[in-house]
Amino acid sequence: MITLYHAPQSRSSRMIWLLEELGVPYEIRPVSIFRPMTGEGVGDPANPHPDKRVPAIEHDGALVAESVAILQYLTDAFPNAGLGLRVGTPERGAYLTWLAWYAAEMEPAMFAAMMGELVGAPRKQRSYDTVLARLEQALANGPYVMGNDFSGADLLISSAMAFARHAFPESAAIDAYIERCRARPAAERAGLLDDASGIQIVMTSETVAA
Ligand SMILES: N[C@@H](CCC(=O)N[C@@H](CS)C(=O)NCC(=O)O)C(=O)O
Repeated sequence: MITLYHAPQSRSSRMIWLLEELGVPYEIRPVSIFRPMTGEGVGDPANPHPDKRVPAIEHDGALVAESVAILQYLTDAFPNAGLGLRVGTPERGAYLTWLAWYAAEMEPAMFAAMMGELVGAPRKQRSYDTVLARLEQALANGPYVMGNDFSGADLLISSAMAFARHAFPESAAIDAYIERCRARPAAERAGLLDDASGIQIVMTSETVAA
């Protein structure tokens, strides 16, 4: 059994999506977090994340925190879902590159744009432009960043773009990409679970289906 430590409408929401894609048994444990936008909430003593953040998972006695680490851990642990590229396949390098790029390049550029930090900051502007160029090139070749097949990289990238849509320019290609990913049945189920996760203690997709 996998336990996901989760706070609604946060970076752990897409981990519900991931678990639904994988089709493995899991439970959601809602925890409170500090919400910097509103200044509300406090780190939950029941949350095993070292920084009292989300997401975190426990699986077979292992604690994994950080979105990218969780995604890589789970897509490796459950390879039959086809969301990760197996060790030994030629595309594995490109897949890992997208995952690391998401955390190291895309998120900082996206937050800089969201916070209005690009104006008068040529280095940040250059990083943002570089991120955007890489995304636009990937989506021009698309439909997914790895080409024809949806992967864990799209789960991270598209969920962040949907969250921070206004940090990116108007673009039919970006809108279509977000919608293509969001229309996946697993993403739709995850949305229902996320909405419900504020009011129940422990759930699986069966709970919501009932
Ligand atoms: N790099 C981390 C970021 C985790 C993170 O900042 N999560 C937010 C929710 S979206 C959180 O738990 N904030 C509570 C806090 O900062 O104390 C990841 O991707 O897992």
